[in-house]
Amino acid sequence: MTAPNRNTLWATAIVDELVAAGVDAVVVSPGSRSTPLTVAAARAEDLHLFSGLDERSAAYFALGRARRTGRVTPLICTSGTAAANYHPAVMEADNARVPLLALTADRPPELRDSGANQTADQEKLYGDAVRFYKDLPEPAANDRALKSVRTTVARAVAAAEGADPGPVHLNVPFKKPLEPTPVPGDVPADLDPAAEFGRDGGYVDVTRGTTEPAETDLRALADALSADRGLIVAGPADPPGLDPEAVTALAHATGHPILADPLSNLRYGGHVRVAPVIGAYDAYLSAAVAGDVSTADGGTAGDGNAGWPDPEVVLRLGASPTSKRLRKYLAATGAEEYVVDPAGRWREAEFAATDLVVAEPSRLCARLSRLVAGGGDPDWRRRWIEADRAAHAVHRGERDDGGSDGERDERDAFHEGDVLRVVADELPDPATLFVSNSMPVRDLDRFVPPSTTNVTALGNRGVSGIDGIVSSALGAGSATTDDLTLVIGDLALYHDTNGLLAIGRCDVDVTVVVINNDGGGIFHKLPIESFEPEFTTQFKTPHGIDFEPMADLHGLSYARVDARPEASGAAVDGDFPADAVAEAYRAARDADGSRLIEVRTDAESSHRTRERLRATVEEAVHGASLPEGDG
Ligand SMILES: Cc1ncc(C[n+]2csc(CCOP(=O)(O)OP(=O)(O)O)c2C)c(N)n1
Ligand SMILES: [Mg+2]
Repeated sequence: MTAPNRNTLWATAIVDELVAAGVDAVVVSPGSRSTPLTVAAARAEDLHLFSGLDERSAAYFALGRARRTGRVTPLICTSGTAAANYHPAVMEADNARVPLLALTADRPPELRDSGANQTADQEKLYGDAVRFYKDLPEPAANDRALKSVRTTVARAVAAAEGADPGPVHLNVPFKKPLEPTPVPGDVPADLDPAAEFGRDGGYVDVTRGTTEPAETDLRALADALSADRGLIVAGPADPPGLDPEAVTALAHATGHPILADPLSNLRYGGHVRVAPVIGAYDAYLSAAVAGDVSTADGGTAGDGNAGWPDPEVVLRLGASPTSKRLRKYLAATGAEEYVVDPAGRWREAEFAATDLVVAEPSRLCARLSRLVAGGGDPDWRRRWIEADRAAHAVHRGERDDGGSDGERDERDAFHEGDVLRVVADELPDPATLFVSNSMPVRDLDRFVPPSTTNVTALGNRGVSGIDGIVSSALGAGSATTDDLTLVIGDLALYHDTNGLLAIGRCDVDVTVVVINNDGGGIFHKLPIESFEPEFTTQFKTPHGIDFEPMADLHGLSYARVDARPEASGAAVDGDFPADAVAEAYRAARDADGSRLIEVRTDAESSHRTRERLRATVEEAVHGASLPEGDG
């Protein structure tokens, strides 16, 4: 059927091409100028509409969904500041390589810079953060213009999902009427059907390839990896994640352990049963561990790092690891460090890497695993496995300062990392776990060991904002039937309370565990800690927010566990904090609907406990507590 006017025709062509490119959902925010796009999206078959009332949260919701699926998620908004509210999520999508498509409606060109209402300069609004930008021409009901807009949409999706995935931006001007109101004569009856209705499939079909090194380069890399002591280091993965099977195959062929960031898609899953996955490195590595020179007989001739030999070769996959200590350690080892990046971009801010390998990482690992003639040094591998085991034993309280009898004072020793440990232990299989920046992702990294549970752990490590976390988590949850759990800091939750509206509006269930330490606990890690009053008033920023009414407002059931050392007796009916958190989490997981569990903690005592545990782990692993030295 012919469209009632050119705006409807134009917007329908745009939406048609999105669907043909495989888009199954869009996130729409209300507004007038975007009416043609919104109505076209609402009327499209096979397209799910999520309605996001505020654009900042809407964009993060789309980001979370795209992160979980690896597929582009379009956004539709009106003109003006609405479009600017997409910017934080666009920045994260740029840095974390998440495919996102911002469709921002605009006034027609003659109204720009004219004082017209709700009109601002939206040209190249997101600057170089986007992979592709076009200010679309005004809607026109002729074959060439329609073929052009269909082609542009196909190109935008291809750019968003290309070898260097990320955000793209189409600015879309419309004149009135914006509704599907009949305008006689506006749409000619004799348009080319391919222009008017598109082709069978996409107007332009995009064939993708993978970036692969030549055979000779691959052999050289395989030779380098055939060293005795190597490491496969997997940082946060680009969506849709590293392939555990391919990386496991390479670990087997080389004999090298996999140091798996919790966001690498390799820390958790069935492959952990057979792969040497290491997860507690943040607890026992630092620059101080590096620098030992290995001798020919496998012993070491270093000075002062407790005989922990350096790796000869490191293969780094994904983004830069979350653990600063791991990054510093790698930089200090002097190993040959091969950084694999499918886009050929740089993600190694210590500038210690020796090689950039431009290749799709999973495919590279699969090919290398067939070429490596290594096997590695079993002592080297064992060293890592034993170190991990010792660290996790300390973290579980089996070997704390007070002795090895497993009896620690549960309340005094409880720290925020235990919340992550307990929740991870209780996760259903499969599960999607989103963690906020600041301490939750770091505690996940350090305290939650590899496990065979199928956990997809996600976080916004592109720019590490504490904004948009709730929305990102719910967006990820919208794309999966997995149980969804979000572990979030109190400031991060405060920052995106608007995001909670998606629970009701977008039909996503979540268990939110907020670690409420009344401010930014992370700042206790920094020297600013000793500069009062600024530390408390401007950094830690205690706010006293009570999260129970917030849970009420958004229809979440609520439970509280007070895990602060000074809390008298009852966390929940006299239980130890870890048991109380586990109990509250189990109750939430097994109930219908969404729930907020507020775990009240003390940031300072948690921080001191982390420090103490680090010293204990270092003693257990290296026989001595190591100097800080590396920030
Ligand atoms: C949007 C944004 N604003 C500010 C920061 C700086 N920042 C990093 S961590 C942090 C505190 C976070 O507090 P909370 O979420 O409660 O986590 P905690 O540190 O207590 O674990 C702040 C303000 C940031 N990363 N992102
Ligand atoms: Mg906090």
